[in-house]
Amino acid sequence: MEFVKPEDILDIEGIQADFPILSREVRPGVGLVYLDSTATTQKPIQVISKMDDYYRMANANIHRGIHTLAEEATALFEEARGKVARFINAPSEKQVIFTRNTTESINLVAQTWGRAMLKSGDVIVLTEMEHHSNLIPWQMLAAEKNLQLEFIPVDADGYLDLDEYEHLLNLGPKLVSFTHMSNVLGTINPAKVITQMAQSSGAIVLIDGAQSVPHFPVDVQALNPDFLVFSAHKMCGPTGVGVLYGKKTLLDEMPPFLGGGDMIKSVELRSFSFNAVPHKFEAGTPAIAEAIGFGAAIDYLQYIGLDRIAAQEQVLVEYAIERMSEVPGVTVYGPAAKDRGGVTSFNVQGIHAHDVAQILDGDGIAIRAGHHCAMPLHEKLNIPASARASYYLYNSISDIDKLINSIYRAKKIFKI
Ligand code: C6P
Repeated sequence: MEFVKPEDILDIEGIQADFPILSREVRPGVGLVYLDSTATTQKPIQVISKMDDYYRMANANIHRGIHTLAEEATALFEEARGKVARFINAPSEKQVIFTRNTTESINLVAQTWGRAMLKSGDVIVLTEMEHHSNLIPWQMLAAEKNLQLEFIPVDADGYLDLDEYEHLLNLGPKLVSFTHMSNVLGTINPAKVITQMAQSSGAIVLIDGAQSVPHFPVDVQALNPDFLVFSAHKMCGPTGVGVLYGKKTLLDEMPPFLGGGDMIKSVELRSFSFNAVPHKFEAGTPAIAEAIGFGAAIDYLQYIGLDRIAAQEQVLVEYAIERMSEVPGVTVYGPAAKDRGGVTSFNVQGIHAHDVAQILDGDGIAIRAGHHCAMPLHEKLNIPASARASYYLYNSISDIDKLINSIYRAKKIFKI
């Protein structure tokens, strides 16, 4: 089979040179092959330098001081918010709230919108392929408020069962919350269809964009979710900063999340009034350097081009599935390459996923093994764990060839 090489789409070597960590050795003589970008991505020098510059030259608290550094830091922080807003085509920067990560963004919605708007007996629809971050916050709220949780099933090929979804909508859910792309199966869910169906039955929609926003263009005005959440660290940015995008009317009517500095308008000893969005939801000193680094990550991704990143990942995942399927005893979970992003979760018959990951690590290949924070999905697949190789803009065909060779080595060690 003839493959378009990722090198035909992107200058992979040039991109790899931007990521200092990719040139390190894991141990003497063993180079790093990083295939764990679904867990967190590596950071280009452009992001590292931007954060370093900030700490060297502009470090100050924001929204408080009137000295030069404070004003510069505030401007850089708010500039980053603008970059995020334009990246997802948000109508206004005010609709972009900085949180710590996807998990905190979902908890924010559950604890503010959910607590204020939902009442006993209300139905929430999730899917069987959710990450724990889009499961536990709703389970906690359901226990507190006596809500009913329902789940769109995943079929044997890793697709959501939309007929069953239609039935669930007859229950009149108040919220439909689903992952845009599965972190295990790689399935890219038909987010627009799911959103339209939910909204025409009167439900609010939250899209978990942790695995979609970093990998292909996501336009909130085209998709029209009520909420979209994602994390900087999965898109070449630093850890410690994430995003909650929301529709303005909803954000305005939601009560605040955490109380403290920056989220208030005025304070008396026994009462307070809160600030307007986005500050209403940003109590305390935020991750300033990280937000600024996030802005640099967005610049970097836009410079490379999200369309091209998606096209390159498509080539990689197609090649990976093809090569893995040739290895006797290897099962790859999830849909056809055309319907997924750069994720391949697999098992090698007779070898536990943790052992596979350990042997691969011996060859410098970093993958994740376990349940990937999606235990119910693994239960559904009837497996205790899987090994997962995932791909991003700095990966090449040769990384996948090394992965396959290492899988063969694992089989040899286990005499399979
Ligand atoms: N998945 C993985 O290895 P945080 O940790 O808050 O940045 O992201 C949580 C999260 C939410 N939704 C999806 C679909 C995700 O994939 C993740 C993070 C990583 O699969 C770390 S557990």
